[in-house]
Amino acid sequence: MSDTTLRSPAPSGSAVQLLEDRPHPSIPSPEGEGRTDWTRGEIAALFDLPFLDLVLRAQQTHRAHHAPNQVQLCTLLSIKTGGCPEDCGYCSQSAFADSGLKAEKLMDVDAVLASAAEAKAAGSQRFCMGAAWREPKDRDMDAVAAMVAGVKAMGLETCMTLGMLEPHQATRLAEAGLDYYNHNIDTSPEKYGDIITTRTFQDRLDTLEHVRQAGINVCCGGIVGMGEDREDRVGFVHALATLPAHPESVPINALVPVKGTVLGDMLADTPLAKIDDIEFVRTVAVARITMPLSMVRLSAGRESMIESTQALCFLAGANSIFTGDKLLTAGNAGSDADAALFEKLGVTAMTAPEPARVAAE
Ligand code: SAM
Ligand code: DTB
Ligand code: SF4
Repeated sequence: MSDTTLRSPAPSGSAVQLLEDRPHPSIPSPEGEGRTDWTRGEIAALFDLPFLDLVLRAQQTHRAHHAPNQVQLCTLLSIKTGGCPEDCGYCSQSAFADSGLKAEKLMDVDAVLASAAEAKAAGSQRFCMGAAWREPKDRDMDAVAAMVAGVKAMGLETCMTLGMLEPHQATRLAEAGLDYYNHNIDTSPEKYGDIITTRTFQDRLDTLEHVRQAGINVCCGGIVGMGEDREDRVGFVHALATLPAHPESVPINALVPVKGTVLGDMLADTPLAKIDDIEFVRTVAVARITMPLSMVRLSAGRESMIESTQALCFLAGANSIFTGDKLLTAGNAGSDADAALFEKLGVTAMTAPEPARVAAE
């Protein structure tokens, strides 16, 4: 990775102080600190704004709370790949998919820690470990707790996504030092049953509640481009923005259409095969406006996104990405491409504290 990505923000007092890379609370955020009583009508009205007005408003909200030219770098690792009993229509790891993926056992703790050390050396701030499970078995908890503790001891933020959690499992992860748990609602409550039938939207909400109760930060978002319509995207953002508390991280994935998955095969060679770039940016902007303090992560799908679309996503308030050339099983943009993009944009790897951290201190 080029060292320009790690360049420090402009020194205060310099001629470019106006552009200094820190949040500007003096800029009034049109949305304040974040409401959880958004109506669907209000969210639909945001989606309907002229694009330039929408992006400006998202950028104003963004600058009030976040360093405007910094983007957080996160690295993903699949610690248990494939053979998942759930039937998520987008996922290469579902046992129902014919994606050619070989099911593997849970990785050894040492191998996970070696991978985390590489991620740290490459400049990553957060290490996210994902398992293709419906839920972890209690007998796996010692190993995943050791992974959390080991990664945390390296000075990385820790995130896990292991499927549904019982309260005692969430507590165990919290005690091991887990910073974030990723568990996506994926789409609107109405669309959910078309995508996944082996668990319900309410199951997802229950796990999110267990994670909150354990004192772990919540990472929750979903996927755009699964053949849903605008009303579903409205319902998706509405469901997130009206949770009892906003998720501290909101990943917005663009569907990676994998051959052999229900959605990959169904959408292939149709006009719905790829989400319209402008509609994707609109979704990012509406997430930023409705959840002002959250980290909004431009997640899966960047590999097939041109630079200018990614730049528009940053302008619309996305401030976190996955680095490296692999997500869990799918390809990712890669560190060289990211370093080149950051250099062109004058964007640097995040050093500013996240709002969730500021609130906790
Ligand atoms: N099994 C766990 C679970 O589902 O909660 C964790 C792993 S799962 C792969 C994490 C998230 O990745 C999913 O909720 C989904 O939003 C996203 N994802 C999976 N496959 C994807 C794809 N092909 N394109 C975009 N996002 C995807
Ligand atoms: C999330 O919302 N996106 C990441 C993370 N949470 C775990 C996963 C994306 C997976 C993309 C498909 C794959 O690599 O298999
Ligand atoms: Fe399993 Fe998670 Fe993939 Fe669904 S998204 S099939 S739960 S690994």
